[in-house]
Amino acid sequence: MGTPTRGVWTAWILVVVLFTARNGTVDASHVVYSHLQSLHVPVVNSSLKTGYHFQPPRNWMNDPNGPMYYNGIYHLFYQYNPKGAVWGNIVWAHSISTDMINWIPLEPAIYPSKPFDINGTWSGSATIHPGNKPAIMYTGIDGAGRQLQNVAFPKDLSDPYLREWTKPDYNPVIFPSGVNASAFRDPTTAWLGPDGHWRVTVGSKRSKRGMAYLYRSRDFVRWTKAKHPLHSSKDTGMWECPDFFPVAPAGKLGLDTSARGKGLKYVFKVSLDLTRFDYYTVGRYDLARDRYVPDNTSPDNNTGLRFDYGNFYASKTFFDPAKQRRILWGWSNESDIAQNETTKGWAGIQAIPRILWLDSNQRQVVQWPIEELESLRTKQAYIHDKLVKSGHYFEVKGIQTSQADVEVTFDVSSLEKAESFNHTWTDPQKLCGLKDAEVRGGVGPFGLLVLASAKMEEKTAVFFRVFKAQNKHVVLMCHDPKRSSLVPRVYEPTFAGFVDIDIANTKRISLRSLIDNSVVESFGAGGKTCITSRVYPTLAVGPDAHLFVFNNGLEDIKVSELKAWEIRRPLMNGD
Ligand code: DQQ
Repeated sequence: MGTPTRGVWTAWILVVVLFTARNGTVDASHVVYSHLQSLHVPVVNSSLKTGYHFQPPRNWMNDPNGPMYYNGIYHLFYQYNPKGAVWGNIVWAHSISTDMINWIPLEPAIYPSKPFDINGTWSGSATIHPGNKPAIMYTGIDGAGRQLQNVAFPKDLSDPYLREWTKPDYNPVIFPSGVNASAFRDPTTAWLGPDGHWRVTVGSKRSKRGMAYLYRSRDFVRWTKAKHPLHSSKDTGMWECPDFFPVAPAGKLGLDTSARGKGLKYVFKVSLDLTRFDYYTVGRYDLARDRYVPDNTSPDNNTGLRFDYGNFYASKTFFDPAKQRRILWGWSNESDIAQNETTKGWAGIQAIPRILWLDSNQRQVVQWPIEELESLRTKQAYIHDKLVKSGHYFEVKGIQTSQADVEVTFDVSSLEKAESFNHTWTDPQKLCGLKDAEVRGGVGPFGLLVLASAKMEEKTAVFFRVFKAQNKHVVLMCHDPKRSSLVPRVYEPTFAGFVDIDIANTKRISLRSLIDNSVVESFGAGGKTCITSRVYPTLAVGPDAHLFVFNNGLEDIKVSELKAWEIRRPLMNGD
C-alpha cells in the first residue's frame, strides 16, 4: 500500500472530526467531546507552546472573563477546563499580575456549585462599583439548562489578590423571561446612567436576529428588562460576549465605562457565533432612548470591522485606571483538531493585551500591544535603508526568532506598477486566498516570512499588497500560512483585512509582528489592521526558526528601518 497523500489525510481527518462532532452534543458555541474532556495527558509538544502569551500550564482555555484592575493588581479570569484539553467542565480560572505580562495563578474564582450555576459557569464581566468595590456578573447554567445571569463579590476586600468570591443565594439576578433561555449569556461590564441606575447588556438572538438585551438596576440585585434592546441587527445570529464602551474622540487615553460627556463616541462589539469572529461598529449612544446607534461608516453585520482579522474571538475590554487606558483581551484558539489538542495537552491562548483607542478618522479603532511587553525584549537585530529588489528576499540574522518582536517600516517610492483593483473584491480574506504570498504582484506582496525553515519549506507570510482602484489605492494586509507546516492541517486559512491609509501620500507602511512559537500576531500601519494566526511548524521550531524579509512584487521596496528583538519568557502561571 502506498503512502496516503496530503489530500487523503485531510479527508480522513475531516471524517474523524465530523464524526466526533456529530456524536457529541453541541453547546452554545463549542463542540463537546465528552470522551476527551477528562483526559489528562503529559504536555508532549512543548516546543510549539507559546512562550510569552497568556496560557495556563496545561488544558483548555477559551474566553477572557472579567478583566479588571484592583489596588495595583490586574486580574484575569478565563474559561478553563481543569480536566482536559477540549472544551468542558468550565470554571473561571483566575490569575493576577502587576504588569499583565508576568502572571501568577490562583485557585479558580467561580465554579459550578449552586442550583443557579450547577451546569456551567460561563462568561461575564467585572464592574468596579463606587468606593472601589469589584463585582462580577456571569452566566450560570442551571439544572434545566437555562442560561441565567448571576453576581459574585469578593469575600474579603482586604485580600490584595481577591482570591475568594461569594455567590449570594439570591442569584440569579437576571432570569431569562421573555427571551430564549438557551441563547442568553455573557453580560457586559455595567455602566451608570445619568439617572443613577446601572445598565448591563446581555447577548442573545431572536430567531436569526442578533440581540443585545438591556437591563437596568439601582442596586445591582433587582434588574428590570428595558423595553428595547440596546442594539440588534438582522441575520447576524447569536451575539456572544457583547462589549460596549465609550472612546475619546481624539487621543489614546481610555475612558471609564460609565464616562459621559459631549462628543464621546462608542464602540459596540459582538462575537458572532455564526462566523466565530468579533465584529465592531463605531457609533453614538442615544442616552434619551437608551440605545446604541452605529455610524453609517460602520457596516453592522458580518462584513463589518474586526478587532482582529484572524484567530481572535470572545474578546473583552476593560478600563485601566492606573494608566488611563482601555485594554483589549481576546482568545486565540488553536487551528487544530481536537485529537491533536488532547495529544498536546493544551489548547487556547490569549492574544497579548492591547491598548485600544479611536482612530483620528473616527471610523475605526487602533490597537497596540501594551508597553509592558517591551520589558521582555532582549537581544536586538537592526537593519536600515535596505533595498529589497523585485523578487528578492534577505534573512534577518543574529537573533533567535521563534520568540520575537519585529517592527519594520517599508518605503514604497512608486505606486506606478500597482495592480488594478476589481470592485467585486469586497472580502479581503478571499482576496488574500486568491493572491497569496506566492502570487507575484505589482506593488507587493512584500513583508515578512516568519517561523520559516532554513530552506523555506515552511514559512508563514505576513505581507501587504497595494492595488490601484478608481480614485485611490487599496492596501491589503495578509497572513498566508498555507506553507506554515509540512504536516497537513484541517484549518489553515489565509486571513486578511484592508488597511485604511492613504499610501499615495504616506509612501510608507509599518508592520509589527509578535512571533511566539505557534502564534503570529501582527499589527499593520501602527495597529489599524491586526491579524493573529496559529501555525504549527515542524522544522521551523526553536533555534531552527528563521525570519526573512521578502518582496514578490515588480516594484522595488526599501526597508527604511527594521528592529527585531528576542523575547524572553515571563512568569507564566507557574509553568
Ligand atoms: N464561551 C462561553 C460562553 C460564550 C462562549 C462558554 C464564547 O459564555 O458565549 O465557554 O466563546
